[in-house]
Amino acid sequence: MKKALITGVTGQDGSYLAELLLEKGYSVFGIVRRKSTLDYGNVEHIKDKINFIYADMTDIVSLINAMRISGADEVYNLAAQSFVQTSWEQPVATADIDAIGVTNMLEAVRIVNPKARFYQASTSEMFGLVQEIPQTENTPFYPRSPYGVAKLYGHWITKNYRESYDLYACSGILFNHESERRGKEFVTRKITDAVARIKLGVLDCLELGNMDAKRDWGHSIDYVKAMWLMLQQDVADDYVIATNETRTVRDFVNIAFERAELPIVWEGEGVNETARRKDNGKIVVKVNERYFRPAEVEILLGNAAKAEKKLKWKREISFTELVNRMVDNDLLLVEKEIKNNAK
Ligand code: NDP
Ligand code: GDR
Repeated sequence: MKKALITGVTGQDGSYLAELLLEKGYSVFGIVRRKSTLDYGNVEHIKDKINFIYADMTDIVSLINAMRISGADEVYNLAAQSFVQTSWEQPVATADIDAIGVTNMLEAVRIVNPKARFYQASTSEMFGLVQEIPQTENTPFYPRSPYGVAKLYGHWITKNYRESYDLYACSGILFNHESERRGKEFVTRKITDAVARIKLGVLDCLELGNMDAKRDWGHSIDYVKAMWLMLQQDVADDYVIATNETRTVRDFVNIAFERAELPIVWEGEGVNETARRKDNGKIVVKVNERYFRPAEVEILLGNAAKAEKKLKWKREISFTELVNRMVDNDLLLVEKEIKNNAK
């Protein structure tokens, strides 16, 4: 039985990857951080099937122990301070976890089992300021946030350990991927949660930042399959994983309201842009400058041709299906919350 160690197992991707590896018959080990409350996040429903190890990306001793305890053949390094906005508020912690943390994990692999295969969660945020569209494995990087800068270090140190020590170490340059398990601070889930609340009458208006930002959005379920595929090849390499399509935040909002059967019309532009409900004229979306970033990534559009050809990877969940699934799920969750509050 193969053994896999997942850092960030309680997060969105960690939970779907754990499900995938359990289905494939792996013995799954997951790193969790000690918190004041016992909380398994997104793996609560499969917590009895995962072997949890307490560790932290900033503590190399704990990562060496995690490698020893798990005896992992495959290591998926997904742990990160992953919210771009927070990286301006906590730049040093972000670098400790997302940059130095990668070296800590690579060293733990090198010291305990250099034969173990290593996956690094790299990101399209490394492309940042547009250098080329669409973005491929060869597009120059120009990160635009402390998060992007820290991740770029993680990307290069992974490549460096591959070349220096002949480790089987890969980076997946994944474009945005979302799901019903996405954190509510990210724009997609913030939108679908708000749409559900507006539909069910417990929220008046959704406030957003840059409506023109363009992202290449896929579903996490498709993307964790690519992570696994990268570790099953003859030779370690880096791959872009993307849908080859890009949409604005406004496009996402439109489809989400449509799914909830709340048609809207847009008015104004820039900071004065709003959307009104067609049925009762109420303003349900407005721009709040509070959500603008000190430096923005205006457009991400990936070209996943290399992964499609070499890994035979293909995304299966379309953009509209992604939005619909998230809205449907939030409608159920908010309905349940309202019922519980009424008890
Ligand atoms: P999440 O924010 O949902 O999950 C992050 C995970 O990292 C959580 O399990 C969190 O644990 C853990 N973590 C954070 N800090 C530490 C630490 N110091 N020590 C140990 N664990 C820690 O992220 P996603 O699942 O969305 O993303 C997975 C990875 O992929 C991340 O590295 C992210 O940067 C990267 N990525 C994500 C993309 C996306 O669109 N989702 C695109 C490209 C890359 P806890 O539950 O305790 O907070
Ligand atoms: P991103 O995701 O920064 O791309 O990072 P996020 O959903 O936070 O932002 C996407 C775009 O939407 C714009 N935006 C808003 N964003 C948030 N969070 N809240 C708002 O109210 C809002 N209004 C507009 C943002 O300005 C941005 O342009 C995600 C994370 O998962 C990273 O970890 C990952 O590496 C990248 O995707 C690829």
